[in-house]
Amino acid sequence: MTRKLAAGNWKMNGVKASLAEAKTLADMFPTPTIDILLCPPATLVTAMADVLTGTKVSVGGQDCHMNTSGAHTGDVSAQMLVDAGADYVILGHSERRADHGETDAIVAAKTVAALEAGLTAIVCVGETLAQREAGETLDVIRAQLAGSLPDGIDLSRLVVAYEPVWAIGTGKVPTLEQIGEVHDDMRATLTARFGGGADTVPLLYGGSVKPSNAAEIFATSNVDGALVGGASLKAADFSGIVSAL
Ligand code: G2H
Repeated sequence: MTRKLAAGNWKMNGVKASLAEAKTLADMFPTPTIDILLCPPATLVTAMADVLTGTKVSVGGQDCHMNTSGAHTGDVSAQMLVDAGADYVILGHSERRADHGETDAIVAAKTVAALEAGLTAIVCVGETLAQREAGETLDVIRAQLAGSLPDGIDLSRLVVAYEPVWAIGTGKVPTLEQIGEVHDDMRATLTARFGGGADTVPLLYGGSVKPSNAAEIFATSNVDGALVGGASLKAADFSGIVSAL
């Protein structure tokens, strides 16, 4: 049975006062039947983990370095995230790929580091609008999966998120057919490479998910949850998405 996961990505949003939203969310789901995760900015990971102690909502980072320590100004290691109370880390988000030049090889190295530290890695892939319009979507996703996932990965601590770049924060959402086509192909690609164990890797959709469109997206083939940006900042919005899963 594939786990269901509703993951919130606060991106570079949120201050200490925002932690009240995390606590409100956790109090709304004292015994959830799915996994719920919030990934705040690195500065809030420790405080959020404290606020959520004893609740069923997990905490994650939005990135980590591929090395365990050293002269890497401004970076945090996977072990530091664990130390701060995180259980997950988002890797290879398109904003990291675009803003920081992260390649598939870098994402793969970070994935190795995350798993070695004991985190669950949420590895993101997604095509640009130009790639979709050129009919390259499935080839792009297959190549990103091939390059971003290391060999011999512990599948029990892997989550894959499909986030079409053109749907992120734009309000534009692919059709359900487009989402299903990519998710079915990702499942087949993972199974071909890693075997039957890939059946249990949660496949998340991300990109302008809202309470109003969550249910139909979650009913789509091989969609096991969502990676949610803007609509994860307020408990009132994110709870609607959690409830739809
Ligand atoms: C995609 C998503 C969260 P949003 O980046 O990862 O953001 O839901 O705001 O489109």
